[in-house]
Amino acid sequence: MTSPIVGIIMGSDSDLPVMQGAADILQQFGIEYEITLVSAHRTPHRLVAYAEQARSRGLQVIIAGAGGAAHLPGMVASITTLPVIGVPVKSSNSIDGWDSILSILQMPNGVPVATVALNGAKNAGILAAQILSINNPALADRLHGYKQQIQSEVENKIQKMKSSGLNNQFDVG
Ligand code: RP5
Repeated sequence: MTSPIVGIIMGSDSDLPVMQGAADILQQFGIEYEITLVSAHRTPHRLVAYAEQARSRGLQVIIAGAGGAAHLPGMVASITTLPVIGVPVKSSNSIDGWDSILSILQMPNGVPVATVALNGAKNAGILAAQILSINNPALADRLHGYKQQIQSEVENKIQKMKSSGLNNQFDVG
């Protein structure tokens, strides 16, 4: 097993069903990752240690998910110089997800967190892969294949709609 280059962290095991989406897509792209709990509020010393050691441990991107008063991604980004992708989680303590979104999205100048959609862990994994593909042509090829795959899926749906008799007058040509 090679060392992980993506770190997936989250504030609670209750975030895992959402954050598993990042792990699954990284696995699909053949990217080594690690996954663990780091709570900004309940394990602040673990947070500092994780963020301080991330680069020297070989990580290149961190994906951090949390819900409610979601300080984890921003606090990690305040310590490490690695890119941090934040996943707002619609957790049980969240007010409809907006608190999670705004806590992660509205970072002050100087400390960016690349924020994906509410529960958007899959996109966080894809974005991590895209960052890593800058220096990895084989991974860039796999990402290109993925884009072709999702395009074909839509084209197949268009064909199905046409064959069910819906009036589609548009074709790319
Ligand atoms: C946050 O509080 C976690 O990231 C989670 O989204 C939320 C609820 O945590 P639990 O009460 O389920 O442990 O810190």
